[in-house]
Amino acid sequence: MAQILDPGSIVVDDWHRSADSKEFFNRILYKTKRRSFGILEAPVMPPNVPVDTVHYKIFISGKSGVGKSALAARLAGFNIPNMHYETTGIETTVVYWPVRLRESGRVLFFRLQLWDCGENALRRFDHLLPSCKEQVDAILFLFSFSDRASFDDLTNQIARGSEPCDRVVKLVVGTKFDLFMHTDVTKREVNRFQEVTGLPLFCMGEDVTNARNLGEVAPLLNCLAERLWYQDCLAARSPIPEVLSQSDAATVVHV
Ligand SMILES: Nc1nc2c(ncn2[C@@H]2O[C@H](COP(=O)(O)OP(=O)(O)OP(=O)(O)O)[C@@H](O)[C@H]2O)c(=O)[nH]1
Ligand SMILES: [Mg+2]
Repeated sequence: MAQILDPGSIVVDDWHRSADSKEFFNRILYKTKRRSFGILEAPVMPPNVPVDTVHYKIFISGKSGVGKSALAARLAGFNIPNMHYETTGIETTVVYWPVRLRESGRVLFFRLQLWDCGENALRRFDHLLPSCKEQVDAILFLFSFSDRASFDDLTNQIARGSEPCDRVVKLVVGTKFDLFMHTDVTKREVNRFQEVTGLPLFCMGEDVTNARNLGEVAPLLNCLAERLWYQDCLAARSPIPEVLSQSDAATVVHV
């Protein structure tokens, strides 16, 4: 079954820009940087502002050097290493992201545990991929604008990473978009791919010197949160609390 979900129909788009979000976003920021959260740490809200936290496991998939570790760092607001250091096993990064649900006005903290495994380690050790995919809630499929082969392999990558009718949320991320002028992956091909698969696709690569500038990561994190929440509502068979509509701008979500 396929249903149409308008981007922004469940969570408030660009909420990080509005004044009423400051109190929540300040909990994930420190001066000009994002706060880093260890496995047992969480944002602390005043007792009179109770906020629920929902937990998800996200796997970042893509060939070596495509920018998986860089994306994890980018989403968490950490510095992106200039050199390619191959990830030798599984590394996890915790990202907290506050979201306001459109209809109820309720605020939730999404705790996204990003699982990043070096592609060469994945090939070498058979047990790593099953660990990454065990009870996973979403997969980010990466290609790089500076690596044509990574784009050509995307369909295979998605097929390998998904089971038919699974309920895993899937997003595609094109990395190194800042090198777009030096690549032969055209915008037209990317648009065509998006039309055919119906998967949300994000282009990343802007320089983020100030981690407080949430504008680059907000669309991806909001989209991820929205689809994870939607999937949870379906799984719990509760009525979807937000509006589904059929506009032209809609994205097809397979459920
Ligand atoms: N210009 C630019 N460089 C990037 C971007 N993303 C990643 N890189 C660079 O690409 C190189 C490889 O990135 P990594 O994130 O280490 O690659 P990886 O996918 O984790 O690779 P493995 O761990 O070997 O699987 C690094 O030198 C990064 O700085 C981007 O958006 N723009
Ligand atoms: Mg890596």
